[in-house]
Amino acid sequence: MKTRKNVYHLQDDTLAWYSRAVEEMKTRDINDPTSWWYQGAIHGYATYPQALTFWQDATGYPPSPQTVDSGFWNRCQHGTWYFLPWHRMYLFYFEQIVAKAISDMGGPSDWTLPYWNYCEAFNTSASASEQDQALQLPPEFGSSQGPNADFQALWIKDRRNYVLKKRNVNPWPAMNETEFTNGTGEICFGGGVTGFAHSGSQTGQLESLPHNVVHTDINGAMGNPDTAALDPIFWLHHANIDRLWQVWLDQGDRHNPTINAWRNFRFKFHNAEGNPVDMVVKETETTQQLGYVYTPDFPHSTTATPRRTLPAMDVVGASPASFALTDHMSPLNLEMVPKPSRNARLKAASLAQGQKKRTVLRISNVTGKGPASPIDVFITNRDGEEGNDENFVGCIGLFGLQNASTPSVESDGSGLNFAIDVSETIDKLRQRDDWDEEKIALQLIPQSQHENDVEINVGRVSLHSEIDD
Ligand SMILES: [Cu+2]
Repeated sequence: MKTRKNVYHLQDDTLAWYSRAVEEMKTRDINDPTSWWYQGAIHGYATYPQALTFWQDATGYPPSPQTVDSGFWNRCQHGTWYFLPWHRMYLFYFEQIVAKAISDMGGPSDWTLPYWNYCEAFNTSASASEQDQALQLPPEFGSSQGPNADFQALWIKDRRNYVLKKRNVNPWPAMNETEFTNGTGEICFGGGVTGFAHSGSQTGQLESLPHNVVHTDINGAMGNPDTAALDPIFWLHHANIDRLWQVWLDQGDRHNPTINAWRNFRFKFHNAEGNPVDMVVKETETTQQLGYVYTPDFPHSTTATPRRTLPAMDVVGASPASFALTDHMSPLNLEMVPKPSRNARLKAASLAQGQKKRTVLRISNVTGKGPASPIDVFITNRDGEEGNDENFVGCIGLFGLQNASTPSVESDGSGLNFAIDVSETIDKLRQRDDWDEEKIALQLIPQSQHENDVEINVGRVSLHSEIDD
C-alpha cells in the first residue's frame, strides 16, 4: 500500500524527483499521452488568449487535430457527482506516469504524490506558525520572484497569490454535510446527479470550497480548468481534495451513492506505458481499493459537526433582477416574499434539542469571463451595514466561469451555481435587538481588484429556508 504524505512533512527527495520528472515530461511531445502537456489537456484544453498563453509553450505545439478530438481531452468533471471519482482516477494514472518517468531516470521506483494540506490553517491544536505555513505554497514551487533554483520545473508564470487566504480553505462546510448527493441543485457533499459533465452546474460543497476557491485564489493557469493542470501545484491541491473525500467517508454514517448510474460510470485514461485504459467509478470508492492511503491528518474524521439532512425548503427572498458584479458593490436588498405566505420562515423553528433550522443562500446563473478572484459573500441586516466578520457567510470561486457561460456541447451556457449554508450567520443576526426580517441584504466583494478583462453577471440570488410544520 502506498502512502501519500503531507508535503510539509516530507523528509526525502520526493519533490526533487517530481521537479525532474516534470522537466522531462515537458520535453515529450504534446501528442504523447504521457507528456506533461497531454496530461494537462485531459483536464482541459483551449486556445482563446487566456489559455493560449500557457499552451503555446508546449513541445510540439500545436497538437494534431486527431489528438484534440481523440476523446481523451477536455474530460474533467465539474459541477457533478462525478467530480470526486473522476479526479481520483486522473491522479491515479498521473502518479503512475510520473513514477515511471522517475524510475526510468534511475530514481526510486515507488514515487508517490504528496498532498498540500492548506486546511491545517483551521486546526486549532496546531501552532500559529504551522497554521500560517499551511497557507503558503510550498517554497519548492517558487515565489512571485520566480522559480526555486533547485526545483525549476515546479514553478509556472502568472500565479496571482503564493499565500492563500484562510477563509478560502475552510473544510467545514463540506465536511459537515452528511449526504454525498441529494438530487438536483441541492446542497450536499459530492455534487448533483448528472451525466458526463465537463462543465456541469450542480456543484457539491467540497468542490465549491476549498476546491474552486483555492483554484481562483492562486489564479493564473490554476484559475481556469483549461490550463489548471499545467501548474505542478494542481496535483498536490487535488490530492488534498481526494484525501478529504476519504476523511469524510471515515466519519461514519456517510456513504457514497449506491445508484448504478454513479457506480458503473466509466472514464478513459492512459496508463504509465501510454496505453488506453478505463476505470469504473465503483473501483474508486475508497483509496485502499486503488492501493494507497493518506497519512492521518487534519481534519480528523471525528471532529465534524454533522448537519441534518436537508429538509424541505422554500424561497424567503430573492434579488429583483440580474446584476453585474463590480468591485464595489453596495449591499443589495432582497425582495422578500410577502409576509402572509412567508409565515416567519426565518424565525427560529421549534426543533429537537441542539438542532438548527437550515437556511441556504443560492447564487445562481453566474456568467462572464476573465480571471476572477474569489468572492466573499456577506448578509447584512441594518441600514448602511457593510460586510464584516460577523455577517460573512462564505466565499465562492468562479472556476470554469467562461466555459459555463458559453453555450456548447459541454454546457447550456447558463453559468455557475453556488449554494452556501448560512444558518449560523442568520442565527447570529437574529440575536440582535434590531433584527428585521424584512431587511435582508447581500453583499458580494471580490477579494482582489479586477482588471478590465473580468466581467461577472449574477442571474439571481435567493434565500431559502426550512418550511415550518
Ligand atoms: Cu481542480
